[in-house]
Amino acid sequence: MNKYFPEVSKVLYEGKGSSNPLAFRYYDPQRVIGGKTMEEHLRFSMAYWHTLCAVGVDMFGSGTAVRPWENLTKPMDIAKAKAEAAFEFMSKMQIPFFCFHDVDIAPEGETLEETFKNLDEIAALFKDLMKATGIKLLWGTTNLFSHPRFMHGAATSPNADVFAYAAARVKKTMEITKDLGGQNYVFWGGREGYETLLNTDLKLELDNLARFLHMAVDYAKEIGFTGQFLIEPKPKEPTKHQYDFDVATVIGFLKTYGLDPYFKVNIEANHATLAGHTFQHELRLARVNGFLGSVDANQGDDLLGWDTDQFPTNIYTTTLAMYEILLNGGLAPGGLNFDAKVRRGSFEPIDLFYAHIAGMDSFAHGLIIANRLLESGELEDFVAQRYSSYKTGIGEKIVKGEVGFKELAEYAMANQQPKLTSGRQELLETILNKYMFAD
Ligand code: XUL
Ligand code: CO
Repeated sequence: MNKYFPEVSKVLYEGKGSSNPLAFRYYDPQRVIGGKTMEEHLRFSMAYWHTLCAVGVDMFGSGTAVRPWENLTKPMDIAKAKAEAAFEFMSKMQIPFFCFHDVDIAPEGETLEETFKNLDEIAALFKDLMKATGIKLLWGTTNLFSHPRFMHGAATSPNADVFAYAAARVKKTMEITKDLGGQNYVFWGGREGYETLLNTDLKLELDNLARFLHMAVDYAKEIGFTGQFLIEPKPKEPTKHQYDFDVATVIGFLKTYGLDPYFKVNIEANHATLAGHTFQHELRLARVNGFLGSVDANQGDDLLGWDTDQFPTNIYTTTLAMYEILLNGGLAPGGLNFDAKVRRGSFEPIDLFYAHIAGMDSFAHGLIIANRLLESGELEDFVAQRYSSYKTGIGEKIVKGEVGFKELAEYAMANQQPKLTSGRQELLETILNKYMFAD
């Protein structure tokens, strides 16, 4: 497997002192941290659409990327070359998982039958490549947003024929995902939302989205697909308002429609920031409610208000993300999928390696720091102390449900003004910095 990226051999761990740009400085797959190897903690995954399909197109210009298969012309030849290149890339990068949308892996045909035939052919090739390399499928998903037929949505389209068409596509991708041993299946509602309420039956659209997801759950049971279903929240882009706005909205939706036993969330860092939250906020909210399933690892740009899908390099962010993931007991069967693309100016094939090394090292470094922080207990102890009034006396009675407004009013009248303590934010930020820069 040295056909598409001959300039790079296997990327290995060389330690933080290394100045080799094609080596890991922190990601040491077999290093044990807190009882698990880094590989087991991090469960890195390559996003097929960005790494194999994105070519650097933006609103103002055509693609810039140089890719090893660009001289091929027949769509199925290109699809096969991309599949082989993907597995060469992941093997060289030591990436154990990948994720795809149906349209990433095979060209759409004139008819659904032809589209499905193309998918089956590439899925069979994937099966061989997966067997040869040991690389696994983290999740599959269906692209229900790029083609013009989905301009008004898929499960939330006003047109029932589009709803049916979308179901046929999801059914097929779910079958392929099952066949390839996929560990999860993702629903990201790219166009499940609205542009204006003037033309929208919001109630019917939400009911239909729930109907669609219930059908997916039923079909999974029917075919014996046991992977975890995930919803990926995003507040906007491409639609002005998306129904899966953020984690809180998704949890409310799932509970309203009785879907909560079957779904968890796939949290993307840049989607969190688009929703006006930090990545850690979304991870925390999902974690404490039992919905943290998987992560799309990327980052946005502080100065840009859209989904830039950059490779994650901010170690404060990766540390606080790994802090939540460790407290979650890990992500499995989910993982850390690099839903990230190289910048338009990073057009050479080798930039794909530099980008993934940057992301993997940033998360590995974050894992090391987060584990140290947790082992020290400094933050946990502070938080426990801050809420200690709920452990005894009136606080304990509140938590146990032993008092109501009447008893609380009596208590308040019998007591002096509450005595408050400092939140110590700056001290805590200094403690975080102490662990950040300990190595
Ligand atoms: C879009 C996005 C998608 C999903 C899968 O913002 O994140 O690529 O991850 O459809
Ligand atoms: Co994503």
